[in-house]
Amino acid sequence: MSSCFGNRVLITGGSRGIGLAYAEALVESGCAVVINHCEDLDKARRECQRLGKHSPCYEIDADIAKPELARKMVRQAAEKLGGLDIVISNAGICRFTSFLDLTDDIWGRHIDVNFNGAFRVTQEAAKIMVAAGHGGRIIFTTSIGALRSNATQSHYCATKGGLNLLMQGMALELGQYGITVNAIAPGWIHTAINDEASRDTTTVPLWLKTHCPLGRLGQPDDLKAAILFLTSREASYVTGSTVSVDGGWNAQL
Ligand code: RM4
Repeated sequence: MSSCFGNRVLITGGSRGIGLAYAEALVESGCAVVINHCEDLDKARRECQRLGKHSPCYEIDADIAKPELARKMVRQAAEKLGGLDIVISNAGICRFTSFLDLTDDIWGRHIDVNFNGAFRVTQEAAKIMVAAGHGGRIIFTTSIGALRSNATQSHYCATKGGLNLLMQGMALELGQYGITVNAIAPGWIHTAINDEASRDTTTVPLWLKTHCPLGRLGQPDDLKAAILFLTSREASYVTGSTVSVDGGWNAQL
């Protein structure tokens, strides 16, 4: 696979988990990367120092749930990089909560981070890309949960389903500017977001047997091939699409 579409990258939620795996893959491909995080400064600085040995890597601490901070962060990233070629809307939270136990605060925080934050970041990025006139790549981290919901994740899956349709709508309108918009839908990837569940030896083996043809939980590294494909020059005719990285879970009735 040849080089990325461009080499100026912003990743939200990039200091750990799937976002950090994206950053590693793109830095190794020679990209300059801005890692956005929310109050994860020590970790973000350590990762920027580690990745910065290969290619410029910066961190910006901004809670994308706050409208003006989200937009300001995108503009700051563009200033640091001299423009934006690739923007990956990856930041997301999931507090596993039964529907009847959801509070307005829990619901609202998931909407503000996973949905509203993603909208503001990607709209600001698209405006910068359109003004620059060089096209672009916008990728959302959605989820298997964007297609099929899950008990204790009704709120989280609602946001991811919304992102799926936002991605498609953006693809329809931004194609004229040479900007592709796609999604990566991870399955059960073992990260901090689900560490307790991922270590549960009473439930994971049965889940793998019934839901996962490949028979193992995913790891952040499993997402690297998908992000390299969607950001490649070769993927210039791919837009409005979703790449599932879920061990075959999505194939399950
Ligand atoms: C996904 C799926 C995974 C979970 C993530 C947070 O939709 O349910 O198992 O770890 O959400």
